[in-house]
Amino acid sequence: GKEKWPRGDEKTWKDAIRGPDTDTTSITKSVVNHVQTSLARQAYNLDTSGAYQAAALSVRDNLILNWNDTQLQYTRKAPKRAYYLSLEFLMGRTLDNAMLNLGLKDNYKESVDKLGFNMEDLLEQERDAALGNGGLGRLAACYLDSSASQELPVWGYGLRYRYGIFQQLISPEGQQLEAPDPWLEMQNPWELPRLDVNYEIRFYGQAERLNDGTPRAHWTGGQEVLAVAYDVMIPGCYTKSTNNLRLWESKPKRGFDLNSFNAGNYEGAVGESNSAFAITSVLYPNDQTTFGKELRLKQQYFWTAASLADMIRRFKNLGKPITDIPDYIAIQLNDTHPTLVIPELMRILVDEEDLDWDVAWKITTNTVFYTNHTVLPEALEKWPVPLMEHLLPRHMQIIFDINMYALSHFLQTVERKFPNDRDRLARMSLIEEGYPQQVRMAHLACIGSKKVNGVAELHSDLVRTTILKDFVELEGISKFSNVTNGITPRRWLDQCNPELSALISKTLKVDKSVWLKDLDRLEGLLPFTEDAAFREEWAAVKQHNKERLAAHVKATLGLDINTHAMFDVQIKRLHEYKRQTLNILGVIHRYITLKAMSPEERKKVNPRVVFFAGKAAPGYYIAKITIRLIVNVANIINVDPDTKDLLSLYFLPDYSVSLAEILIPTSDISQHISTAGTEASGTSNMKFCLNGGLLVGTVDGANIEIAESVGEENVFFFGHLTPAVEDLRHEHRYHPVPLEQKCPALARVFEKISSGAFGDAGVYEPLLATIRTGDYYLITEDFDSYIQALAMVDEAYLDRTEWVKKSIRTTARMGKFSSDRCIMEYADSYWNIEPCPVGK
Ligand code: GFP
Ligand code: GFP
Repeated sequence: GKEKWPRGDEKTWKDAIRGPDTDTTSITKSVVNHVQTSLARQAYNLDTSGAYQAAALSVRDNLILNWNDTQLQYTRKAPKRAYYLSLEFLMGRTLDNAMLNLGLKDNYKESVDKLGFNMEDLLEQERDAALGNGGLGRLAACYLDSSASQELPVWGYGLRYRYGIFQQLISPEGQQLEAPDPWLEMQNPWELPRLDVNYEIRFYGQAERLNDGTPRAHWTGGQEVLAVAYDVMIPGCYTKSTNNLRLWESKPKRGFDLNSFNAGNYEGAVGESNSAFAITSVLYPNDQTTFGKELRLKQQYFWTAASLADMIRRFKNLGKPITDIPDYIAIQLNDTHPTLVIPELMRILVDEEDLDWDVAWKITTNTVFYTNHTVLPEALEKWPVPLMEHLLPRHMQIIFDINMYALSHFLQTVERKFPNDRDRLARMSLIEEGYPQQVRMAHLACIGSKKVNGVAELHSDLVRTTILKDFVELEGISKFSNVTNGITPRRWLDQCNPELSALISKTLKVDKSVWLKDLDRLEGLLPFTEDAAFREEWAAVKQHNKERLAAHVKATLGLDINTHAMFDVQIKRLHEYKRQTLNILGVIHRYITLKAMSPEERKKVNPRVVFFAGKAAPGYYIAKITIRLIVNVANIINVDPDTKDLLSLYFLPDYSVSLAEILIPTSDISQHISTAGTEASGTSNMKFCLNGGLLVGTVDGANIEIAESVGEENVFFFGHLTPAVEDLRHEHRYHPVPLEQKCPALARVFEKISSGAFGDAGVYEPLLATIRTGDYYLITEDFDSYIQALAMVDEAYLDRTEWVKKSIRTTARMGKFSSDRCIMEYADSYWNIEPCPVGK
């Protein structure tokens, strides 16, 4: 029979149930209450760090109440849900975002103020949750924000790394040093441990096929570890809807082997448990392909298996037939990292649910969706077959079976469509021949998914015409589409640029709760480009943001920044394809040019401050040399009396979401200058433009669509186009032309470096050599047009009125790039899910 609900006396329950704290008085009470109880401190005796903790716990209470209501609603209504699987979630800080989304920031500010603290100081206490490397992880965070804001039943699944991305230190000589990021050292108020939600995950062991006429096998033995859930609440903007990000932590199944210990073997007693803890101890740095491969594969399986077990348990609570899975679950693969979901789902359906192979395959391929984030060959995941066989013997069998099944299916279709085309089969196989053989994860993700997409129009075209071309020809174009990336305007405008947000609301006469969720409304700013008073206010906001950054840099690094200069910003992971090198070589070129000018000529030059920030993967030698060059050029030019007022340069260490939030609103221009065809989308380009910074870029990734939206006259494009890139590389390989001939301006820059002007020239030689010979990223091909583009920037900046108009128009036309638009595209055209608002 059904249990009576609630237990006991209903009125007693009702009277005791609390609501959210929304007015200043109850907020203050709740903050002080947390000081006294949760923090176990005397009421008056509080420092800033304690005040942050107490305020955070109070905000968290509000989130939890909304979260409870949302999850209950999902359980009751049982809508189809989408699960976003990402090995990275680059969340940044939570407190400010949570208060803003709850619409309670002013009240909390007032309350904290009365208690004698400054909200800005409290916000600075929080450590970034940096469980990601770059764009892919930050995109996942923006998509969670948009899903909750659109009231969609979407959960994220990831790993709770004990150490996020490393902290970057820069030595005075420009060397990048890496330190661990112990982000959990202080209490983390934003996660809820759910020790009761846990699953046993198996590794190694033996897989034996039953050979009883079914495809079933038994997988036994090996090591079992425990996956334990930690939940992170994801508040929607001005809605009760509060979604969940579930992060898994690894733990030994049995904490401690008491028998070994009693037998005098302490090492043995803890050895097993250490290896279990190791699985979720560190986030892998990007591009680190050779180190710790087995551990990385373990992470991938641990996470996909726990997440899938959780989804299936939830699905089974509905009491529906197992074949209904695709009607209730959509799984989005954020790149190939979670591809093991495909063989794992097959394993569950075939081995545990006893389904026919074809039925299982149909369920799987109607449930899974795959987003590709790069076409760079070195970033396409492959796993050695022997490693996979050792760690996941049953999954390796299943992958071979999928290949067989797929291949026999392919064979027939290929024979029909492309008679005698054996090469095609070898190209398409899930297994790449060689010593050892390797599993091609992108192929597995592709054939196991219902739909495949890239992240900007150009990139999706490249996916269709290069890496997955054969699959398009076989399966048809309709499976392969595009969702251009987006960003959340909550964090990337309202939170990071409160003055601009207020100016927009005032000008549009629309509350931000409206336009932040309907970003096309920004178009209403267009008529105001002709309003001189508005333009002045617009420019003043930028100026204040520059001063805010300057104060931050002064406080943290002790440096003085000229806030009356043009601010020119490039912030992103260090990578050759992103071409920070092109930028620093351009700075040196500018320096040489300024030095050669007469004092009279110099008076006509507009001052410029160049900012860089970004981390290089610890093993990425060439990228680290680029950092060294930047820092040493800065050391020289920032003190050169001839030029220092006209050109200065800063490498801001330890790039993070929080640093981006303070840098982005300051930019007059930002640089997105990848070799054409290499940057899949880029998302910081969108953040800068939304904040009224103009874009200097190549015709690549989302730059193209941004220009289509804001108008090409408001963008500074340069460089070769994607179709030219392969031919140019071929020329470099087979008909190299000496640098002096190819690009005299760049040759002068090289001479300057080689003369020792920026310290020991030998240090930079390996970097310069990559450009002199081979030049895979085509620096020499694009340098001249890059310098021209920067000259056009200088010229355009002379007419400040027109410049501000460009800035306003850019912001006004960025509506398309709200991640709300992206998430609705995924919901409608991919996942087939609908909003499930609370209380309706
Ligand atoms: C979720 C939440 C639980 C909540 C239930 C029912 O559980 O805290 O009690 O929904 O509202 F996590 P599962 O969907 O994971 O079962
Ligand atoms: C990758 C791509 C970017 C793209 C993001 C999000 O970024 O062009 O914008 O994914 O789709 F390279 P990283 O994670 O490699 O920084």
